Amino acid sequence: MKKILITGALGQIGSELVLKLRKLYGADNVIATDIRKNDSIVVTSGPFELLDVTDEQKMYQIAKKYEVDTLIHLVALLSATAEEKPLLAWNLNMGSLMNALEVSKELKLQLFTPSSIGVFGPTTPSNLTPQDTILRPTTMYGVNKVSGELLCDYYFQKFGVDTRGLRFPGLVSYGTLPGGGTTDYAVEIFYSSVKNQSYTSYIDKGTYMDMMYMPDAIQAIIDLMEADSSQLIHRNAFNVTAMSIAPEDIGAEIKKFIPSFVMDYKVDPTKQSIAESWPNSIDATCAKEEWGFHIEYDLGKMTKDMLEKINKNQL
Ligand code: AKB
Repeated sequence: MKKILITGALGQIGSELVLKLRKLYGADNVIATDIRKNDSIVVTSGPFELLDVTDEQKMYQIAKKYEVDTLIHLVALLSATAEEKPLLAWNLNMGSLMNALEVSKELKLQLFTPSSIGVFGPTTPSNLTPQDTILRPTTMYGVNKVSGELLCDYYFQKFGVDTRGLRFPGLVSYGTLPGGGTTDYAVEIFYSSVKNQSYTSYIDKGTYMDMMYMPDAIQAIIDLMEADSSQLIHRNAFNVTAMSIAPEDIGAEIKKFIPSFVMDYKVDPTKQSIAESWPNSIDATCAKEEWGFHIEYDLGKMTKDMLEKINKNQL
C-alpha cells in the first residue's frame, strides 16, 4: 500500500489527483499540502498540512511525520507567468524541485514531478515530436523543465531515487482552473461558451498544440507510478498527449452543442510566441510501449463532458 505526500494539492492537477488517490489507496494514505488552506474537499476529506515548498526542512518533517513512501511534487509557476517573472520562476521551480529531490533521497521516496511540452523549442521537430529530440526551449519555464528532467535523471543514476515524470501538454479540466499557462485558453473557452456563448482567444487560429483531458492525465500519473521500474527506459520524462488542436477546432466542437457560440481573436504576443515555439503535435509511443499509456477522451468526448460538468456545476 502506498503512502503519498502531494505538494500543490489545491492546484489544477492536485485537486483532482488527491481525490482519486484517496479513493484508490485510502484517505489517510494521501497527505495533501499547499501554501494556503481553503474549505474544499481536498482539505476536509483527509490529512492536510500547510507547506511552503521552498522550506526543505518542513517538507522533510511532514514526509517523516506521516512515513510516506511517495512524493508527488506538483508546485510550479507555469509558462506565461514564468515569462513575466523569470527569476521568481527559476527560484521557485528549481528550488522546490531540489528540495523534493533531497527529501526523496534522504527518506528513499519514489518521486513524481510533471514535466511539460515546454521542454521543446523552435528548433525541435514540430510534428509528431519524438521522445528523444532537441531540447532547446526559449522560455524560462522550458529551461526549468529541461533542467528538472536532467536533475531527476541525475538523482536516479547517482543516488537511486526512483524519479518519474510526464511531459504534460495543456490540461483541460472543470475542477480547479489553471493559472498562468499558455494553454489555459483551452479551459477558458468552455466556461466562456456556457456563460456568454462567445470567446475571445488570445491564441491565434491555426496554432496547434497538444492537449489532454484531466481524467486521462490523472490515470497516466497513477499508471506510471505503478509501472515496473525495470521497464522504464525514459523515466524523466515521457511524452504524453491525447489530441493536437487549434482554438477553432474546440470552437467548432462547442458549436455542435451551443449553435449560437461565436469566437474571435485578440492575440496576446507573449503567449502566442510561447505557443509557436512549442510543437504542433508530440509522439507518445515510448509511454505506450514502456508502461501502457492510453487515453479515453478525444476532443469530442472531452467537449461533451466539459460542457455537461460546467452546466451541472452552475445549477
Ligand atoms: C502551460 O501552458 O504553461 C502548461 C504547460 C503546457 O506546461 N499548461
